[in-house]
Amino acid sequence: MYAKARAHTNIALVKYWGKKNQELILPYTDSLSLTLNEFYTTTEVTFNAELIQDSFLIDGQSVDSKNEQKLTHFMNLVRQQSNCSLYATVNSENHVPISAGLASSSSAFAALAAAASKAAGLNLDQTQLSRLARRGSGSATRSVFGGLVEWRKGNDDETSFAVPVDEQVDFGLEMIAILTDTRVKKVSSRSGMQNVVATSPYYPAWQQVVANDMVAMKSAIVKKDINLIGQIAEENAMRMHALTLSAQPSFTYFNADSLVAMSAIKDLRTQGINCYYTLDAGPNVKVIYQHTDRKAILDALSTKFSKQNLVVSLPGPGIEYLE
Ligand code: 2P0
Repeated sequence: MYAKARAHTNIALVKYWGKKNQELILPYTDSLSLTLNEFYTTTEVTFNAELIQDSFLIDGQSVDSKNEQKLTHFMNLVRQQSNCSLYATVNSENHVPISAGLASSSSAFAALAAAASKAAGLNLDQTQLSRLARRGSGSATRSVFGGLVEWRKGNDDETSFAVPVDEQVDFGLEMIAILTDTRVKKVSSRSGMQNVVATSPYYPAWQQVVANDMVAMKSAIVKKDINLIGQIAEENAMRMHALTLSAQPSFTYFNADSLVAMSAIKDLRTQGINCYYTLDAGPNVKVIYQHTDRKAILDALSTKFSKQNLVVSLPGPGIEYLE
């Protein structure tokens, strides 16, 4: 009972920020992301009658108790679905260019959902797989598919899953990740979201922002209009980060270099180079642009950031079964 699967990370262009159901991970809003080819997780799962508990190895290291609990909870869901009572060894490797900078729960739980469900004998279709990945981490719902992907919030476990919007992405959309700090963040997404939903007076406005941005973003994708995609994504990201500043207690994921990067992108725009930025629950900045502008953007950014902290990524694929 063995399987091996790979999933790539995704970066949201219209962000998910807040759960209406913590246990099922049902979001308050839809979201839309780009799966990246550069960053991925490969996971092997082996169910074995001789084990007395699950064992997890991530990048060759055992996991801390908080992550162990999260992973065991997820494996219990797989056991329930498959009527399998065996424990498993899980061996996971994150392929990121520099240490932990962009390792993300999106690729981790999508790869685990695929490998564990296949090893347990479940033959899930992509919708079922997306629903299962969602139970591990919200953003993992979208990593089941490649390219541009929409997570429809739904209203229960059956109706909340991702669908592909454009799996090919043949119009030159690229991202540069500007790595400004690769340490583990102080406020986890999970607790940051809970704090925001409970305390930000702007949360109702955010839900309306996302509803509007989803319509505008899907229309921009149909038109293959990278400038419009970038504009909507940048504005959406800033409005998400405004939620953290308006929470009680307030917090921010930005660091000083995040501000330097955002300012550099705006300067490039005033020089006529169309590029836009987005940030997730951390200080690293991702630049959205058309591939013909890659060199000009890299040249400008490398005056402020070291070249090894500028990582170019193209659109990437969905789940791949390796064995
Ligand atoms: C997103 N982020 O849409 C948003 C935007 C970060 C900023 O989803 O609690 O690891 O496991 O569902 O998915 C990161 O949070 O949180 C995230 P959980 P997750 O990509």
